[in-house]
Amino acid sequence: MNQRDLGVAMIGYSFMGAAHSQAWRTAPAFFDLPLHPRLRAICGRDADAAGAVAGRFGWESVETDWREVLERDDIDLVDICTPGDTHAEIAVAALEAGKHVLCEKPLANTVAEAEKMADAAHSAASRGVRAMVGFTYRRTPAVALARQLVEAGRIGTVRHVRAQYLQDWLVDEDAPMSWRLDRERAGSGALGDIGAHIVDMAQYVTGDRIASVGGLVETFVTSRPVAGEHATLGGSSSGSGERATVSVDDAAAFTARFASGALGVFEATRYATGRKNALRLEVNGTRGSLAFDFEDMNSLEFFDATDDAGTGGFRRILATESEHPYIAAWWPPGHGLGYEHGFTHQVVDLVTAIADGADPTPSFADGLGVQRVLDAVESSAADRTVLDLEETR
Ligand code: SOE
Repeated sequence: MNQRDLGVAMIGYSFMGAAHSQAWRTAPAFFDLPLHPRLRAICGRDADAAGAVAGRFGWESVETDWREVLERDDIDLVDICTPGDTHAEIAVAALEAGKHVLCEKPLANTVAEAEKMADAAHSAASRGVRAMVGFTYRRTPAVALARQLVEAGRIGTVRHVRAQYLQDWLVDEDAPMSWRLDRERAGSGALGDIGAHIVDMAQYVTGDRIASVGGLVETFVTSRPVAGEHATLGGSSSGSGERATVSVDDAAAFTARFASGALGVFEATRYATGRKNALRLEVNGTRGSLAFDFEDMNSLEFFDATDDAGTGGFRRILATESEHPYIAAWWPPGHGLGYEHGFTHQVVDLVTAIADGADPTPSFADGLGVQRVLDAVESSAADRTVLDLEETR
């Protein structure tokens, strides 16, 4: 096939920058894409750091000001991998400049910013310019399979959603300060960083929407050693003895009622000792149940209540058969995928939607919906009350 090029620029170069870089490189190698992504530019304020990532992943040029990126005619798509405080400004300007946008989650730091982004995406779509928010876990084959099973009615009417995102990289009270612990930059803590994923996943798998929440948030350790340069998850401190104030939640928990009447229990924490990236979802319906844990990401547990009681029980589906979503492009059954494949699948779906002239999902409107849930959880925790989402709009 004679593919047209899609010029890509990535803003940011840290953890997510690496995850996205490998995806832009890998997607065209494993999937038959309708457009050919060209890694035209990587952009970061620190030219040396951005240059190092450019060399490693094959970005053709380095920019230090994202506004310069928007001026370039060879850039068709801007991939935003910066902390949340810059998402809205960059995304709105990029969409107005006619560039497609992929934006890391959570969509923004506030509902007001997310609304501006969703509006900009809506009007850009009428000009054929597309926007997507990066809830990559949707693209784990076992998770996509869970959605298919719910849609096909295999678990009946959903009654319960139990969702947890458990990490432990802050258990050490001397783990260094990072932008993820600064409200100005990250918007919120565990709630926005990882709680956003379980809100999106629960709504995606059930096809339902959270209608009200009652929340609790807590900051266990209120100051931390100032970080060394480029500290990221579990990075090192500067050793100066100086401490900085943690201005976000360390953990959040909330109950939810879905529009359908199903009940949800959600928990996001960076203090679950021993749990590294345990994103878990269990859905109980009138005909069956599903359970997923990202620490065992290639499998999905399915209980089919129509099975004979004597031989029934939760079965473990290894979601690595060629009929499972995305897998046919990869390895033989049982050979498994990893964290990075979700990012690759995200590129595949985005590029395909752009070529088809279709709106990709999750959309900025989906990202705004998640933002409203996060915001309602914080307000409900502050007011010690249960909040209907409609009232927060
Ligand atoms: C850090 O908690 C983090 O990297 C999140 O920011 C990502 O979205 C998640 O994929 C893994 O954990």
